[in-house]
Amino acid sequence: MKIERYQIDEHNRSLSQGHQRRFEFLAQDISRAEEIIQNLIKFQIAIPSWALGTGGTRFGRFSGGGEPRSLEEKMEDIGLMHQLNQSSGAISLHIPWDIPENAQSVKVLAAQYGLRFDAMNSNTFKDQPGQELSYKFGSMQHVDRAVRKQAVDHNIEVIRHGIELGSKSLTVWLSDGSCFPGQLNFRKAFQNTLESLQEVYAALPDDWKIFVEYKAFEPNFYSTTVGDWGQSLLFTSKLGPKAYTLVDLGHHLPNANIEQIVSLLLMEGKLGGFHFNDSKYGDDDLTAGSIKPYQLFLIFNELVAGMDAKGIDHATGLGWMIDASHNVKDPLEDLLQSVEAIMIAYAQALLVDTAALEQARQENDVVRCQEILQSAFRTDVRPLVSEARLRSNAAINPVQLFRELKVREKLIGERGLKTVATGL
Ligand SMILES: [Mn+2]
Repeated sequence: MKIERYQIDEHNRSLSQGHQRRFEFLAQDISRAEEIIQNLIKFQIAIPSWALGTGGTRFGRFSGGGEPRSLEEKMEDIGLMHQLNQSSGAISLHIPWDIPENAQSVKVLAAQYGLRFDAMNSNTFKDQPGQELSYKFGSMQHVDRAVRKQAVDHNIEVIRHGIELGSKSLTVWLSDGSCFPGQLNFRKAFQNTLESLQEVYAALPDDWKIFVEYKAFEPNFYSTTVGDWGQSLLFTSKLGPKAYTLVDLGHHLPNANIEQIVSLLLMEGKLGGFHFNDSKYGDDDLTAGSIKPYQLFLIFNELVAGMDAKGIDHATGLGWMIDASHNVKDPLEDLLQSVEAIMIAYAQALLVDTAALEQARQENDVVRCQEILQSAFRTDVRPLVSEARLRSNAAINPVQLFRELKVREKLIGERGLKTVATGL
């Protein structure tokens, strides 16, 4: 399906009076409103190809209908999203779920939707049909050199697909680890993983980055070989300047201070990418900002401060991606909500009076520090985010327009009710 420009204009006209009133009221109190809007317009968040179908759990999956059946249809979905918010102009592919049969035509299609290819994702956490050796006991950490080589070769193949599409980075998330004490020699597992990553690193083009993503637990429940930011940083430091740590919000132990992790990784020049989601308990993969919006703001506050300290461009310096997948919402509505939550947290972080905060810190004025942060967090910045969309020819309210246009119903009409997206 296609959304026509006049449909977006009509929607914006119907909401424009209320929007203008709220925007002008807010802008009166914000001296840097124009600068923040320009930042918001530039900021783009990549959508992972696996988030476009209904996620599942090990207990079941409840398909919502009209799911994309191919890479082309996944790009169509992200193209629709991008038309609605003009903030999701990138797609992150997963191999082997999204192997492009004809890279050239896929590139042409992406350009039509205004999408670029963000990080490529490899998969050695499950066995694929016809795969020679099993990853049951790990991939890059495996005791058998042949299994490690298979995992390395797969990652190099993913890089090859990425080069064809114009991607510039590879994200490696390993489920490697152990489920029981004694199962694994931790030092050998680390060394094997390092050697395997070094072989992948050697195949990276000069202008590429490799992101090493960590995760505390699951599917392994006793140890994970890249289990936390320290272990990831150890790998990426040993690998070299093209290697960076990737932070996924759901991959920490409960109550970890993620904003502090982000701050130090940025200081060391080793934060490469970010996966947004939210959780109450573990790696719940819920909509960004749906459970802990204050934490999301505090993280963005450190991201903005850390990027500014190093002169890193907010929009292009790091890889921004949503990584969520769950059971109960329409995936496209959910992604629109996630992007909105990310833009809100980013806008709030841009509102922080950093000079005053630094002054208060110097004076050990703890109360003032809290006042400054919470004053930004408690500002309703939604009119700023809507204004940025309006100026980009996107919808003032993307979720509302998605429903008004009956996007899902039309996708079901085109694709059928019983479609299942490739992926999770
Ligand atoms: Mn992730």
